[in-house]
Amino acid sequence: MITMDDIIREGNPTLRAVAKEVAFPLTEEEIELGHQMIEFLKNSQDPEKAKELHLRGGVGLAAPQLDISKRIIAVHVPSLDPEKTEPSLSTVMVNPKILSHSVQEACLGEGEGCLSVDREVPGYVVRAARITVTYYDLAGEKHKLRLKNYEAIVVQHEIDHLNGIMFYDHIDQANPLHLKDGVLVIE
Ligand code: N9Y
Ligand code: NI
Repeated sequence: MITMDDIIREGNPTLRAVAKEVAFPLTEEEIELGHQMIEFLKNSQDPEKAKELHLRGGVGLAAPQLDISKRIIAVHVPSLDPEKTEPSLSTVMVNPKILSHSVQEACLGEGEGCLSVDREVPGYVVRAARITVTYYDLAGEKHKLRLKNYEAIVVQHEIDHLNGIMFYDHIDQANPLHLKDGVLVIE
């Protein structure tokens, strides 16, 4: 089981490395890793389990955060509608690739954090509002997915980890809370 002790923190060079593409067929170990990553996210969002395991709630996780420099990410985004039990997006993506992105930009009104960053970093993290992403699932099937708003932001944050990019790299150093006109703010 993955816990916070498995997650490396800023300063570890793996977070700044470009992760390696994964070859198919996946190894048993890579498939197990994918399952464990989703399990971690689910546990982290379950109030009881998060408490007993001391997990910080997360919606995404990238293999490099586990000190594994491979292009594997997991996202588990709960539905905003509390009536719905199915998450709005829950998947492991192997070798994800952004095929195209909107000109329209967006950011989270709250800014971003990261499970590998144990401090608050204020500032808007401006990203594409919509992306089209291709990826392989754990069965080796290829998928093409269009994502917008929050889901698009989460997947971009995770793909950044595969390229050694941290969320604060996108924050305007001189003026962290300045927002250009036309940037969609997701609340
Ligand atoms: C985990 C990050 C990924 C998200 C940050 C912004 C977009 C993707 C993460 C630190 C603490 C909060 C937590 C979070 C959350 C949100 C909604 C519902 C439930 C992956 N990471 N967080 N960042 N939690 N939980 O670093 O999930 O947003 O690379
Ligand atoms: Ni992160």
